[in-house]
Amino acid sequence: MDNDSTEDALAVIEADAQHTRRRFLRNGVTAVTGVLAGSAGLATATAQTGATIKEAAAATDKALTIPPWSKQPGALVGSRPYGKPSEFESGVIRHLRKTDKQYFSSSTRTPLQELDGIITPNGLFYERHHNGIPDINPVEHRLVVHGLVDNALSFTLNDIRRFPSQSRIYFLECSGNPGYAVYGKTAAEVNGLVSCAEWTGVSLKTILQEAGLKPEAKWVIAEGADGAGMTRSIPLEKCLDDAMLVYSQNGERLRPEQGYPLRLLLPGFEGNMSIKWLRRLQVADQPVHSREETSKYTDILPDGKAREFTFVMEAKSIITSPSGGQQVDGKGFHEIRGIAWSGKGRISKVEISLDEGKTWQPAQLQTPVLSKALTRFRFPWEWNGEPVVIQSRATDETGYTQPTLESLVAVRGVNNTYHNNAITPWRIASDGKVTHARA
Ligand SMILES: Nc1nc2c(c(=O)[nH]1)N[C@H]1C(S)=C(S)[C@@H](COP(=O)(O)O)O[C@H]1N2
Ligand SMILES: [Mo]
Repeated sequence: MDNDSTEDALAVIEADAQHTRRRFLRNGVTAVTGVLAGSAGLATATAQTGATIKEAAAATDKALTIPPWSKQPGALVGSRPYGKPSEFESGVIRHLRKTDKQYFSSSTRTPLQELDGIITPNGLFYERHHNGIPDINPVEHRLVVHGLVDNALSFTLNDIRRFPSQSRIYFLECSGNPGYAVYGKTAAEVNGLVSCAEWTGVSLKTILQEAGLKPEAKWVIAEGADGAGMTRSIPLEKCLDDAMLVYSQNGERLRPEQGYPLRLLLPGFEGNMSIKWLRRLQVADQPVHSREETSKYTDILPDGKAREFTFVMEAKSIITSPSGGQQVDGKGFHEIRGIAWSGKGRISKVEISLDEGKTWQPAQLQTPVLSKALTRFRFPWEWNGEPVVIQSRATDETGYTQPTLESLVAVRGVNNTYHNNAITPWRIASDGKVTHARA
């Protein structure tokens, strides 16, 4: 480190120490952090009282005792050929609703409240399957492109991988998010049918051009190879825009749960249309009105009519910390954290309300803010220990702002469970317990 950067580093440590000391004087729990921040922290500790310095010294002595794991070799190198999280993180798992009558058509939810950043680890990516998870041998798998094309084609996985590739970060969200869990206990229950990954594959446009589109082509019908034979109609415009045929997720091959060996990914569109275990793309001049676009995934309007084809997932956000089921440890500084996303593009603003939605203050957005990806937001907050309702609302680059549940219901009535992007308010009680404000 050269001198300049040393000074910079010390300035940062000093700033941290100042901050930590302020907290320490108030609630007496972070002495060790302050001391470990470096000598700068100790040198300026004179503002502390004798008693707190003694406590800090005792805590430091204890924390510096050599633990057993520092006195022996660790697990053998190579003993974990495929790495997994620490055993102490074994509680961080997908949330499975325990009341379903069967688990062939069901879902698991991402534990949003346990995660940081914007990328969902593959093992925690939400799942929605309509007839279980097929185990497909990639050598036997084929993708057929036929219908209104010049040449019907059948591709092996190797064929697909030979095309020019691309990697993009996008969220995926089920339009049934939150569905039954509007008043769920945790962030996972309320909004865990959303995840975000870096997807690698081929632009769908490239594959369609390889087959050659006939002038009458207007829709592409995608079909999965699972026992559900999941089928959806996709407007050709989307297929020629940012749609992808994906074979890898976060650097490794897709997991079976996410559609191994090949899935469709339609950025910003309802998750149902991103057909997994993709076996067929039939180019057509009209949609097929499949089960998934007639009896399911339609929006029941107040007059009882069903609206077909609500493709784009609108702007949404949720505070993940502090969130339902968590405990706020005492008054003082807490960083409110969460995620926001929009199927229409970039998030332009996230606001936080601490007064039942009367006033709103801007949160900081973690850059880079990516289009149709999760965006992490943060809001520094001092809790005075009194009961409070905290909530976030997102605005996207089109100017659209996430609505309250009341304003959604006023427009759509109460028959509809899909495409609910309402604000989630969390109540913090005076004992620090966090619950859904409406539950
Ligand atoms: N073949 C097939 N594709 C499918 C499904 C399915 O059951 N079978 N479920 C759909 C639904 S409803 C959603 S929300 C997403 C879920 O993708 P994920 O399980 O990778 O999160 O996949 C979609 N694609
Ligand atoms: Mo879904």
